[in-house]
Amino acid sequence: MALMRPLAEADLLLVIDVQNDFCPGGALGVPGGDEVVAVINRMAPHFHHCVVTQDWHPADHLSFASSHPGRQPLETVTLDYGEQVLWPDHCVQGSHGACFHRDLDWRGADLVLRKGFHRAIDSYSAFQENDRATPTGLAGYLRERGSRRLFIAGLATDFCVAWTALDAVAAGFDAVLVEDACRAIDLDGSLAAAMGAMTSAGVTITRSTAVTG
Ligand code: VGL
Ligand code: ZN
Repeated sequence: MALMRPLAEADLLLVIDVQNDFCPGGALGVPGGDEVVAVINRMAPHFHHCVVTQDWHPADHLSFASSHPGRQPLETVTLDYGEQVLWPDHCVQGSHGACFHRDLDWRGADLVLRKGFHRAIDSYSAFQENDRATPTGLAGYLRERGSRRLFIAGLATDFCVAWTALDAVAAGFDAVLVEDACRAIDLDGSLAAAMGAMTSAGVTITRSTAVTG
């Protein structure tokens, strides 16, 4: 695989939702989710810039099955903007589950971007909420600061990572998915669908050794 070094000022590492609730033992534990930590920590020093995101829900968030009496996690409901998967309560603002994995080295991050804090709108993507209309401000931040190529890692490949990568391309950035620095939930073929959508959209798929050598 072609080495993607040397990384330039315009290259940025975008780390999605490496939080306790998405790691094994967490409320929405992704299989092997904690394994991305070491890979991300190895890549981070190669970048001039890094942004980390944090899923950050109020306790009564409408993406929680508990907010819909009689409904179970992984069922879908119709919210104002359309279909929404229901999840177990996770990443509640200020909770231990919402904290980054304790070994994730995010000290060098330029920005911690929180998302999903509007009660009635989920936000998988770091760019845009699930109503596909409410921006998080990340595109403007990255443009103003001269970022052009985003290396994307974290959890989960088939939800927040994929939606972020697709929106990155739509916003005019080059998106590079670092496959071994991500893990998937894989709900009803969602991983294959997400990989197909990212490839079709022009997201480059690579491995962390393309960065670290
Ligand atoms: C995520 C489901 C619900 C993710 C966040 O980070 O992929 N998935 N909230
Ligand atoms: Zn969430």
